[in-house]
Amino acid sequence: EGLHKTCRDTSKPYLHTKDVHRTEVPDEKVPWSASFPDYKPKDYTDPKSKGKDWADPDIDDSDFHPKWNSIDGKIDRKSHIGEYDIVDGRPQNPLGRTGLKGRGTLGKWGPNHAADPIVTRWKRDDNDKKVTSEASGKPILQFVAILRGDVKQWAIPGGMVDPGEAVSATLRREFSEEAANSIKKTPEQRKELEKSIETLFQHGTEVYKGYVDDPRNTDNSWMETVAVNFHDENDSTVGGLELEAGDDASDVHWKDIASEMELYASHVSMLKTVGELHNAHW
Ligand code: RP5
Ligand code: MG
Ligand code: MG
Repeated sequence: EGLHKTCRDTSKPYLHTKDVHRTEVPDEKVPWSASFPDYKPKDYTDPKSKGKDWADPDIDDSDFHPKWNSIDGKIDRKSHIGEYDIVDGRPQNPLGRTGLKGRGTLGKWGPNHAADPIVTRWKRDDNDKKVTSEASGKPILQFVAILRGDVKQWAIPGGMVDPGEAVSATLRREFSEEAANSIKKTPEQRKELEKSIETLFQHGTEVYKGYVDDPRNTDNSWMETVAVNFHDENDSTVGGLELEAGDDASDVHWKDIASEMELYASHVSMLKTVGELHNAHW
């Protein structure tokens, strides 16, 4: 999992703000075990998120009694990477300092669980022949990428696991919403879509489970995900699927997988594993 970087970026203000800046955290000061007496980061919780049904109350709200490191009613407050510490009443980011305290724009204190569907196929030419990279001599894999509306970066069409929702359902739902615009379809079209996505999503391979170096992370709130690869070897299941960006995605396309790709958060490392899995060009 290494050192988080994206969530220490001080080059721009925190998401959706003009004047919330992270404190600079040098690499060697990231671990909580490193002494950093001058560390006094800003405490920021997006005011627009307060009172929303997807958001936790303020940490010091007297009616808020979260069960840390547990399944708390319908909310999963367990981390994929083990027990996290509670310091001064707040969950502490297991990867270390981020330069910002509070809940930021995330919904939950502690881990925020997402699921990332990585849908892949082989790149093919007009004669349906697999296209090989000249550099590596290996076939080129493509995945369904969406352009995130919030930060305008290409990403896996992932999303948050709803309270009580099974990860397998989140994977299908988020792919349908963001890459096939299921929300705007008629009930009949949606049924059709659900059928083909169900076929495609029958056999998945988990490629990652753990922390995500997401730009929204803070010292007290962070993203975690389960990334699952659904591969269409013969272009038989996704071939007929029409991609259409929806919900918080503003564009969608098949993107060639390669090491020089630039993607949101730590998505590149998840795709590297997918490339290795299929012995594809990287
Ligand atoms: C990332 O944010 C996860 O890997 C996932 O792709 C995404 C979930 O958040 P939203 O897309 O719901 O904002 O950390
Ligand atoms: Mg979504
Ligand atoms: Mg999303």
